[in-house]
Amino acid sequence: MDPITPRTILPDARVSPRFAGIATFGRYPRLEDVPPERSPVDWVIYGVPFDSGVTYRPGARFGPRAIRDASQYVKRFHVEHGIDLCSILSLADGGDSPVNPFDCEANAGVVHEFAAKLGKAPQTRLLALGGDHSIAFSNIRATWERQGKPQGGLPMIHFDSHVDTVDMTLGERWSHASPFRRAVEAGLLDPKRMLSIGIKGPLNTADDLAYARDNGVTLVTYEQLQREGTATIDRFLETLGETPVYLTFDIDVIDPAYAPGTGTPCPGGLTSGEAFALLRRMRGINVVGADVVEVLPDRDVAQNTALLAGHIAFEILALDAVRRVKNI
Ligand SMILES: [Mn+2]
Repeated sequence: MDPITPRTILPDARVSPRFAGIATFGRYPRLEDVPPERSPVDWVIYGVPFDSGVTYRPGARFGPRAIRDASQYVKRFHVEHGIDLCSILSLADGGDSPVNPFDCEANAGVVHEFAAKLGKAPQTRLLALGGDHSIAFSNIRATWERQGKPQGGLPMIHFDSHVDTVDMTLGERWSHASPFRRAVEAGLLDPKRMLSIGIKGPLNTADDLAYARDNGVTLVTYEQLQREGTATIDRFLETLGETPVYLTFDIDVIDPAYAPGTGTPCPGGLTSGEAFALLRRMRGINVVGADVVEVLPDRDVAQNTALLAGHIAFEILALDAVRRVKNI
């Protein structure tokens, strides 16, 4: 490991309280403020304030700000993994991507262009805060490029109520219902190594599931998880080993009882604690890019959803931190 400790300098919360100052994610430094000895950074967290791809309730464009605000209370030491993230990883907030709120496909290009330049490729990994789920495409593309454009695409772990592989909605092929269909078509993702966890619907049509069935995507519905436990997930993780993997987390996989601030809420899903347990179970995987999406602060209650999203992002970063400690 790098001899410079800690890798990320945070304001001391006992001197500079968490409720004061300009809000970066987790109080991490702005990317442009990271000194040379802590560069290139290991992870850049950046916002994508875009929600023109939604099929129901808009407002997730305010997600990045809400998550940053709530993340002031995301602390650095992970109790279950027993690691201090800031001593292991150089972390930074890359600010917000430019967006084009009037054109979903053009927006995918604008966001990719921004993401591609963040940090120093290929070492710097990217965690995008949405925004609606359509923004995942651009971050997946930038991640795939940083991984040397692997033939056949990256594997992906996907938390969501919905499968997001619909071909077209209301004439739009780049909405939040389609990012993974487009990513598979572009060769960025390998559908046979895609695992979708927490699917519950209801869906518009059974056809929504046909894509997964016809292309080898592994689906674990929430009901199935309750009934059968994690056997299918564990098998997937075993075959994955340390292969670089992308992780996408749609906050609507969580029961709206715990995370009401989202645009297409689906009752009866994961509790916050169940989501954390699943993520911690993935200890050992090699996450090379990620996103946390679909936080809609105008529908939130007591900041629950934004706070949870901040902690989900922390859990994802922790997976990489714990892997690096193990590999020393
Ligand atoms: Mn989604």
